[in-house]
Amino acid sequence: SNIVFRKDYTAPDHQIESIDLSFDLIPTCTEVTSKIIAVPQEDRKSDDLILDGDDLTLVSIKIAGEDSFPGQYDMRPGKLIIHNIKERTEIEIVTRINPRNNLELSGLYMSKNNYITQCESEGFRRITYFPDRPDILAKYRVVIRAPKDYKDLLSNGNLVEQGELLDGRNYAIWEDPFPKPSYLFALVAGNFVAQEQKVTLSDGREALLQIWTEPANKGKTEFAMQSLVKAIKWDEERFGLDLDLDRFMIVATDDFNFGAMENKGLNIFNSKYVLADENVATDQDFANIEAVIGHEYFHNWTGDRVTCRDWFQLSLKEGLTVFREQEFSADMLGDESSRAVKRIDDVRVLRNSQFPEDAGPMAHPIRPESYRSINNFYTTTVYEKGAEVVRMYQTLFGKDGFRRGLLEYINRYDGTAATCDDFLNAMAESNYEDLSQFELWYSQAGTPRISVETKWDEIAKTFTLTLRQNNRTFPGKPAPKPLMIPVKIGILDDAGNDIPLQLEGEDSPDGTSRLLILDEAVQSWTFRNVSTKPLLSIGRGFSAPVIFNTEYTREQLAFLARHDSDLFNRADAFEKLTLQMVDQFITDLSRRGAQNAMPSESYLFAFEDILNDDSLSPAYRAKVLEMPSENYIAENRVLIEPALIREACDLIKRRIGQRLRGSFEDKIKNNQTPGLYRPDAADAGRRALKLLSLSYLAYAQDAKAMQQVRNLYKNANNLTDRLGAVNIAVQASLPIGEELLSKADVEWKSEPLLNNKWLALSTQLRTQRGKRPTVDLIRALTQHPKYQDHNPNSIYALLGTFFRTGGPEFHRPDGMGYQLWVDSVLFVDKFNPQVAARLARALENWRRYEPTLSNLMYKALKYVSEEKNLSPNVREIIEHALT
Ligand code: BAL
Ligand code: ZN
Repeated sequence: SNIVFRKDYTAPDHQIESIDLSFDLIPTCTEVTSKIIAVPQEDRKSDDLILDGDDLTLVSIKIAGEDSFPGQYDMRPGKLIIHNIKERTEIEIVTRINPRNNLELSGLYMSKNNYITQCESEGFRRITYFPDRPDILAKYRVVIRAPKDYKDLLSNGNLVEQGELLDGRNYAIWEDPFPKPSYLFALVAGNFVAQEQKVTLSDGREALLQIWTEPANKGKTEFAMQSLVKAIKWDEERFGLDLDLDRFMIVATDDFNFGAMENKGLNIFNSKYVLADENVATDQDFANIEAVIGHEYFHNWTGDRVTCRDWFQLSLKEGLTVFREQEFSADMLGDESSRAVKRIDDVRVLRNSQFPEDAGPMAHPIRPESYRSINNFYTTTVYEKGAEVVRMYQTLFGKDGFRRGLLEYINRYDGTAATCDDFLNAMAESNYEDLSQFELWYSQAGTPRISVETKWDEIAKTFTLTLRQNNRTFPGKPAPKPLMIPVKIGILDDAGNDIPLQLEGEDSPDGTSRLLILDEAVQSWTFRNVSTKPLLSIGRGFSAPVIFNTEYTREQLAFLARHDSDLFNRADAFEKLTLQMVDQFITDLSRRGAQNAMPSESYLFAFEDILNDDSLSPAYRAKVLEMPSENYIAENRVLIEPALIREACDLIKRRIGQRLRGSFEDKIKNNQTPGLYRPDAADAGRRALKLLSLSYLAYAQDAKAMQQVRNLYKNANNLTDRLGAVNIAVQASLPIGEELLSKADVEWKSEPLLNNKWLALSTQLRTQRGKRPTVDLIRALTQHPKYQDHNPNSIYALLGTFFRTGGPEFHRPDGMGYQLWVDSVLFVDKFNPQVAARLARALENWRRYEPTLSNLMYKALKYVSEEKNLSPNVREIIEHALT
């Protein structure tokens, strides 16, 4: 397979005006008839109409109503080329496909006995021959015929007709009034139950909302429906964007590569982002459902009505839609403290997974320049960093300016396929701003590092801030240029209050937070009337996706953690303080055992201060006081030593648990959530603080806490607590860990969602001395009835979680973890390359590990690279890792 370059884009020579699709659904031999109207474009380079096709059996081709003859078309690998299309021409193509055998879950496939499609990015070509590229927008009419036991036959748009055929089969006809690219096509057939609701839109129209699930999941869609209604309202209010359809459908399926998919009018969801009740979903799942339902709904405007010209522009819809989703979730939370929790969470995702990507071999700009498999570029860079780039427009122009720019973009490009440049220009022009430098965010990869220097002149009462940006260089690429970076700052006085900010040249102070625009390599700002010793708070609210290299002392960090008026930066200061301590522990442990190491008194004081600060919401306290993940700690170290990181983290948690016992016990007592389970932010926050407290006490092997963990598992009326209890027991290596896991194994039966949670929990078991290694258990669990060999959720829950978070259980000096990785990647690659490629990425940062491990990782990568029949997807990941 070839590498595709952004610079090679050319407009299509033919557009497709409309497509009539008809399906005769049979599991192993579905017949698809496609009638397209091809329209040659004025400025075309060739009369050849180029259609993509993958894994199709061609039955017949008719051109302009006539049977085709040899010479009229040619077949090449992956292509069907029809010659001489010089005028508007009808072409009818019949193909056969095998949904039952489609384990790639791309195109038309079966989930149990239901038919499901997934066409983004290049799945439609696995259904029929078609120019499968997002800049071809056609009108769709779809006829579905299926055996009589298939009751529900769904596709995009409006249901025109349905009924029974003479032979007893069922049929349905759908028409989508909006032209769309092929990746937004969807078809679902099966037997479902639908939860329905009518909503009145802002212009008075009524729309029907439906959530379709298998009958067993009836009753688990209430929360998803509420989320959808909220999302519709929010987009109306925040951006004036209305639902444009009479009917909006969501279907849940257990077999799905993505989280969900924004097909026009017929969103298809991984069931974990739809189904919820107190027994199958945690607080986090409820929050995720609201977010993902919002995300897919928001795509209706940002993705569907305005789509992408080519896949290099993926962030145009994904970065923007993630940003809209984040704003939606934050607005649903309301108060400042909850919004801060949401922001901290989003930034943790970025730092935990996007920063390593941007620093590693798969680094790419949010608008990549090339790919071998586009599926490998559904990354945290395109999504989450993309969202940060979109957020910067709002930071620069304010909410009103952002809205103006977004609506301008939609007005200009409605019904067409656009580019990232189009979005930037709409933003720039509607805000009368020159954003030519901002453009670099789309073309430069790597996380910018900004060194921070401050100088206080006590006599002149001036405070000078100097920022220096440093951007990652890539061999063979032009030297990076300075980016345009919005830096929000504040300055604290020695009592911890914000100082009114007055820049040199200003007559009077203006506010206590300022947005500075860093757009040169080095820049300085001087503030006046700074009469007490100042302390800088920089990057407030995480105003740009960058790393600030600050040189705060421990005391200064503790001070910021206590006083910063910006809740994000307060949390950030505390995190830096913790990271410093972890570093110290790692150093001590590697040098001399240091089993007696203790966090400093000032650290414990700052910790306890936050823990007991009732002016902060429980959710916020829980978020701040949670230890940074082992991966995040790893990301901040020069050399990664997983065993030492684990040892340091465990020891720190134990010490904190021992020292702050009273405060933790108090939090457990005062954060109960009696009565009916409610997944709202307030109750969820209480549960989080309670579980956090219990966790620290468990690490201290506190006998009372152990009993509380056991009771919590037994008596909880919700999964958050129940799962939290097992999680604490296994992670803190409590003697009851395995016992709770086996209880859960028996009690969490016949629920795919719970099966996956149980598998993920099992990966967290710590190997006990003289017992079987966790890696052996994981291998054995691939034979467990809860594990479904071909199901992406299963694979991610067990193998994905283990490879990503197993720490020293995965990174073993005997290489057994990597052997499991090799076997898994090769096994999965045989049927689902997209999922295999995601698993494969677990080793890409091998160079950063201690030599014993990195040698083994290199060998594992090399071994996989020597496999002849590797998919292009996995090959791309492995080759990047090895270069
Ligand atoms: N478009 C793929 C899934 C999503 O980002 O919504
Ligand atoms: Zn999306």
